Amino acid sequence: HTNPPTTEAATTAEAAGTSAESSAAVAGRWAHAVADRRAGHSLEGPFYTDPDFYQRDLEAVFHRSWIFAASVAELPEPGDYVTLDIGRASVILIRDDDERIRAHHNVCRHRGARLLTDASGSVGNIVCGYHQWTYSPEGDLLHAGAQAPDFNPACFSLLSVQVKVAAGLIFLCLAKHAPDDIEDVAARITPYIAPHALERTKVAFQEDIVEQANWKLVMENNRECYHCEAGHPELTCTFFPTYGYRDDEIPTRLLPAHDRCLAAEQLLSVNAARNGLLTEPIEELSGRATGFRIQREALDGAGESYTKDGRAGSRKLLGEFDTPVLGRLSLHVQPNSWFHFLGDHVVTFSLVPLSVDRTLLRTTWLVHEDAEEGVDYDLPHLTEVWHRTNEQDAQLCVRAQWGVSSPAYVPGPYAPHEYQVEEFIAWYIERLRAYGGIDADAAG
Ligand code: 3BY
Ligand code: FES
Ligand code: FE
Repeated sequence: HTNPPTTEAATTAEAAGTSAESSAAVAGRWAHAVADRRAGHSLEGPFYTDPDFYQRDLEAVFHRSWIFAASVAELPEPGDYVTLDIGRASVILIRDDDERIRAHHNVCRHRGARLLTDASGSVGNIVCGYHQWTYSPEGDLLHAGAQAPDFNPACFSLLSVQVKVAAGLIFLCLAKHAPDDIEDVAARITPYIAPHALERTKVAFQEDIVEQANWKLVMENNRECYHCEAGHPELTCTFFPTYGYRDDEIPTRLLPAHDRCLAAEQLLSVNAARNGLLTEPIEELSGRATGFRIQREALDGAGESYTKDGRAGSRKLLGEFDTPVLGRLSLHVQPNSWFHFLGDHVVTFSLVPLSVDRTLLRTTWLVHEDAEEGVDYDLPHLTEVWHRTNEQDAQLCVRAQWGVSSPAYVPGPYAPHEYQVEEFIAWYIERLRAYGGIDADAAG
């Protein structure tokens, strides 16, 4: 095996004499764990608990992959910005004067101070709070006070970060050589999402939760609905708990729900066709740098939206839709996001790791830009189901974190209807192997 570069954290700990294990030993332990991952099973404990493994997740995954950062509704006007911290990196997403979305490193070119310290806001120019170097939203240095005669401001533009906007979803990549398959993903998901017209939506509500769990436990939890029946009474008013099952594997107790699902799919396909919507699933969750899945699926109850009775949460439908009964267009993108596009609103979910056992989950509800709160939508009615579901998931994830932290934890098998969890973990291990130059052990 090729040993990966040692992390700074391990080196520092070693120098300080605080670690009994050398960085070479950690690297070897990590490389073996990556090579030996048992397919179809949850990961070994250190992947969820070891700070050295966590550093490698940041380097191998979060600093190399395309990361969903925000939707265009979060930066509607020129000068609007969102900042996103990924590990020690911080990025500014800003809409420039030509309405284009730009991404810059949030680091001043003078002596490196962090430029924007708020999570979001609006600026004319980006002004450093230290010595007031001033940058345009495009990243050009406009003012730097008195400087030496040979000072050339053109040499001190903000360092840019690669950004790709797909149907209003903003992805960024911190790597110089970003995976180029984002173009393929964007081209294939855009016709599914574009009819929901994200550029004509606004943020109705945004919720940040810090989950006390490793980021992968939060992702794994999202990639299955095995826990939904017992864990999500509000969600399962509309979300079919048959999610992930093949037709011939559905347990008897779920057959009534399955029948309702088939009937709802009939109506959905008629409505989707009339509204020019694609419904064919695309599923390429692993085996590529930017794994993704997109599919339009029916909803239970009134079939319109994620409310307890399934009725629309917002009266102003998105795009040019003639009915709210359009199911949920579900998009999953590795490693950090999932989305539900409905007839009346959109919910985006993204996470960033904060530490080995803490994860920030951001949920954003988008409605038509002309929808008025209190008239067209009621915020508690619109947000209740996913707000409650997120709370329930956070409890499940911390419970998982406790368990995998025990010396008694051993990886257990994923059920067939948890295949998307396996796909996520398979993708993750592919990224680690690519980063570490590691081959799978012949024995597997
Ligand atoms: O967000 C999803 O895709 C769903 C919600 C519940 C479980 N998960 C598969
Ligand atoms: Fe930004 Fe000095 S560090 S102006
Ligand atoms: Fe859940």
